[in-house]
Amino acid sequence: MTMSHPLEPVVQRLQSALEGDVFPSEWHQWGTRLLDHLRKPVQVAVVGMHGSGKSALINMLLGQQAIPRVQDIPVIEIAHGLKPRSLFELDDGTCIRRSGEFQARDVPENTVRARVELDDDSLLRQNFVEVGLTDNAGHQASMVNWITQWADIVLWCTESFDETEQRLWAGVPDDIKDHSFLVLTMADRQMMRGVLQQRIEELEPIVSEEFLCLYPIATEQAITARTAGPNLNHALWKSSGGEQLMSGVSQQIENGRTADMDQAQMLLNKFVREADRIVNLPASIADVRPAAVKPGSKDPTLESALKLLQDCANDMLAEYANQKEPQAEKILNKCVESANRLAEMLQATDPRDLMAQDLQLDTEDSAEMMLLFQLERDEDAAVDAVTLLLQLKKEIAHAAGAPKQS
Ligand SMILES: Nc1nc2c(ncn2[C@@H]2O[C@H](COP(=O)(O)OP(=O)(O)OP(=O)(O)O)[C@@H](O)[C@H]2O)c(=O)[nH]1
Ligand SMILES: [Mg+2]
Repeated sequence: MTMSHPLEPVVQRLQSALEGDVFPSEWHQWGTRLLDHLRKPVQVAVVGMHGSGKSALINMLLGQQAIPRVQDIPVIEIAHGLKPRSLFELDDGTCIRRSGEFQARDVPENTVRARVELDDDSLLRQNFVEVGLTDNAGHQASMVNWITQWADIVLWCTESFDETEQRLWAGVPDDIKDHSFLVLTMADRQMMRGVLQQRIEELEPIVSEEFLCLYPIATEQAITARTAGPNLNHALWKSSGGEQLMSGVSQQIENGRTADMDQAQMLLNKFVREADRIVNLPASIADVRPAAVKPGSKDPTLESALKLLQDCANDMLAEYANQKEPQAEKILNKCVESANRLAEMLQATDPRDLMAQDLQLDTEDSAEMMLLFQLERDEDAAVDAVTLLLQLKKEIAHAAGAPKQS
């Protein structure tokens, strides 16, 4: 499948740099992986038991009825295509194509997988893949395992998130849990039965450990709000839960892309010279100054970590900001020293705190990368080291401000 949208300039430059073979081999591999990620739409898996409201949720997120009422197709993928068409893969491996929108009556018998292509620009950013779980435990486990191999974000649809589902989800790697949401579907019915609030409260401890957050949603109402009239019905969009879920998911997609773009930019800064690039070290260092540490932040280790970065930035500013020549080597040394101390400090964070654990791994990676920068001793390397510290600062500030998971 080729994509037709223009690539962002950074992505284009990364691509040409890779084609021009400008990166040393250890960076080339990293760049290739990054490019691969940036060119692909973000993969959103919509998972749940039979009838849990997955198709409706995808239609809601797309603002159109991409998936008609069909049953028993284990996997349905919604992707971008210039002309609407559907592809069906049967259990014997044959593939059948049909042009036009996806119609329930088109679905051949024994379809194990459908791919629907729509000319909808939002699908250039993200794909949706509906994955239905059957009652068979072995099948469930293998489906969930399969999802972890490609999904960037998981939306787990359920009315109750029972013990079976909890057990299945528990085995998913943390880096996926960190980007995933529990979607409590049929919120309208649950509210009418008077069980919604209690259910949300009961799930709270699990959600805070295992997901980014929970969204209750009355999907049918949200679809009505989005599509029934010429204008969005704001009140219903909000009360159905559609607005919150949609903005949470979009935010997550955006975050992922920004992080990848930042890394691509850094790689380019490092190896691709540009006449118009003005290196201004003192200004970059000033950026390292952390936003004021919020009083009453929850984790004392994270607070000390922020303070360490603050001190490091202050030192660098005091020492080098007024000098005419940037002192690349000294700045590098300072950055390496700070990253190492940070990594040491973060070992004291709570091992049950997923966010802090991630942070610790990232800091160790950064410290390692800075050692490589240090070998080069030039201005570019110093800028990159400062950029890394800046990224760490953002992450730590974010973790320090986040509600504590316990
Ligand atoms: N009341 C109510 N009904 C819903 C909601 N979401 C989905 N439904 C209905 O529940 C039924 C199942 O929804 P689907 O979206 O087809 O569920 P699914 O998980 O895709 O089902 P399978 O693909 O067959 O496993 C449909 O009749 C939907 O209209 C909701 O939030 N509230
Ligand atoms: Mg479905």
